[in-house]
Amino acid sequence: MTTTTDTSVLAARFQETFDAAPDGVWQAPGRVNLIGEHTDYNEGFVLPFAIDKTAKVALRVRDDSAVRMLSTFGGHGLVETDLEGLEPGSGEGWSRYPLGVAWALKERGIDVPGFDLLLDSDVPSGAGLSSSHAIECAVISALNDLTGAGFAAEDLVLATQRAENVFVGAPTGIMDQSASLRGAKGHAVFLDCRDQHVELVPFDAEASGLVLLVIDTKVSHSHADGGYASRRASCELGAEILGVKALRDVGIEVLEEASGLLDETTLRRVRHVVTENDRVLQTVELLSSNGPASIGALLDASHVSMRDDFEISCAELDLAVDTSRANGAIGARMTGGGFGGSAIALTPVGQEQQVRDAVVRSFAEAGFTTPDIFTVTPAAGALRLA
Ligand code: GAF
Repeated sequence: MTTTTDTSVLAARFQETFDAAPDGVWQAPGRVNLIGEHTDYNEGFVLPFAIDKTAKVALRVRDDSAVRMLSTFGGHGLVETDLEGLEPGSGEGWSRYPLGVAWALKERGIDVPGFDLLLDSDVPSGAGLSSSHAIECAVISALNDLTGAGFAAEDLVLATQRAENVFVGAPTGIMDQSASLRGAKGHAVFLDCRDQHVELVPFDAEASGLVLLVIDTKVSHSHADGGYASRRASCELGAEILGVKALRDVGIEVLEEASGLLDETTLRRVRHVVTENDRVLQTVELLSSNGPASIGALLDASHVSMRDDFEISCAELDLAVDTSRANGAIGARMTGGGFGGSAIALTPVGQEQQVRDAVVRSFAEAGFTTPDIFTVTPAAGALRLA
């Protein structure tokens, strides 16, 4: 998924494909997470931002329940199906995401009509940058507008989570869709996942002489696989044994006490979540008082915690992080759900090329696939383009 098509070109292509003009064009971004990993489903804190890579959909509602969908990046050709009798698990590849959110809106009592849809996206898929949520958030924004459902962002977040959890079968939290729907240019989204309270925190790396590099390791992952679910199950077990509603309720000072109650693996999983929540709060405070140049050590500590306690890193992610740090990055960590995907490296402008070259070289030496390395900046959340 690496196309970028102008709104008018996308609309013209829609007209050619479906022999009618779209009702509109919507876009929604992917995200990186600065810090706060696997804390969302523990009702904790996260600090992602919407990136300047987006999914765009041209969409037109129909007067029957048929669905026709095509993408600009190939794969699956024209997908034709029907919303009548749509069951979780239907669809293949990217087509599950539009169908999933249509299903979730129907479940909320919205009379969702059939639609024709043309999708374009430059969010790399399988890179841990939430390409699936970018599609879901663009489509749910379109359907929310065109059906007159008028749901607020908080409700769209929950409907999108239902689509992912039940329709697609990935037991994910609410971070990615919150960043995609509620992101703002120049800001990170400090989200309290218990009550969906959002505070926008300015994040201007450039003003501090820094860039945020994304290193896509090309190790593809899926949260519908077992690793994500087993981490979630460990967290739930930990919360149950400790007698709290969610790990959000475990303070860092209680960890020592907890050590006697939990088996060794559960203790390490719990320790990651509890310390990560604390790191998010510290990061927000430091960003506000001292700016991006002050958060490097917290990014590093987050990576170590994910590598050693939560055990969701992999050799490629560790190499990307270690090489970036050894070549001038002031902090680096894997971002997203883990088991592959991308790392981020907060890097002084003058060191950027050195970090890029060193990471590419180290991957070649290790026999890993050449990574994709690019910069991201905080961009706007989902919006209607036409
Ligand atoms: C994935 C999930 F979709 C998020 O909900 C979150 O749990 C993240 O992994 C880990 O922080 O992106």
